[in-house]
Amino acid sequence: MTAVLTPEQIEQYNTEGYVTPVRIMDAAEAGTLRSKLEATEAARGGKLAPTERSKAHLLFKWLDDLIRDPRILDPIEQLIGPNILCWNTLFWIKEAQSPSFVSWHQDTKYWGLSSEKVITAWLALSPASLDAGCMRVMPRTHIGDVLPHDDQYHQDNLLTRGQQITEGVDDAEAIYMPLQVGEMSLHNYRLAHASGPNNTDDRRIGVSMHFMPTETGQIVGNWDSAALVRGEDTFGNFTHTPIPAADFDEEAVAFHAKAAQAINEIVYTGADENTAKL
Ligand SMILES: O=C(O)CCC(=O)C(=O)O
Repeated sequence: MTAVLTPEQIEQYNTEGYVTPVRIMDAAEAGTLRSKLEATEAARGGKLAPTERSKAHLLFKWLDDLIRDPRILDPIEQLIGPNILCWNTLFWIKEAQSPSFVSWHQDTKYWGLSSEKVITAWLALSPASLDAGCMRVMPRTHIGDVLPHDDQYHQDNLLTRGQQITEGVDDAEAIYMPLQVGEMSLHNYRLAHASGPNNTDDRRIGVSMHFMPTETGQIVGNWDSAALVRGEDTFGNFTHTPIPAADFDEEAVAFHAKAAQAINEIVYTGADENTAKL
């Protein structure tokens, strides 16, 4: 099964800023990935350390495999071309019946990346229904100026600084992106997006993967890293992340510490407070 976007889907991505759902794998295969994640959580006493949520492909071998999987990269290549870096990978976990939410925001404001072509691929490892707090997006906000944001640091907000758009979004016009297990949504990182609480009895677990063309630069941080997942990188703007030989491979874990710290500093640039949820 390789997902190939239709011309209509490509057109929709370019004009509206998102395309969804794209089936990547069946529910059983996604369930296996969930089990691997949950086995690590169990070994940690129930949840990952906050720093393990980010640049997670350096810690989880199966996630490094996933960002190189043709089923994911083929549609990404259709949108941004053949030379592809994966900047970050992040787990988005809302416990069953939890108030966790994500406020309206645009990632382009915080990531220090020079390109307008960065794509977030969000793969559902458990049901991401409306009730479970799936993502919603504000179509076409990927075009034009970035909207004004402020930092609200709410304890239930999964975002680092509780960053929130202060004008320019309207919930009445939002498009919800429910996903079944094994499906993925794609959105431009300039697109305003948000999500609500999980009112179901299952955990809502997603993993996001952030892909960009190799010409992208880091314009906020002095040093940053990314995985070269397809093609060649003639620009050299990012140090390439090592491929872990196994989960929690020693070399990759050491690299992760530096890489996660670098992202942390970039994302909190200009913030009053670094709460390091990352
Ligand atoms: O998982 C969510 O609800 C939000 C995810 C998100 O903000 C992102 O992938 O950029």
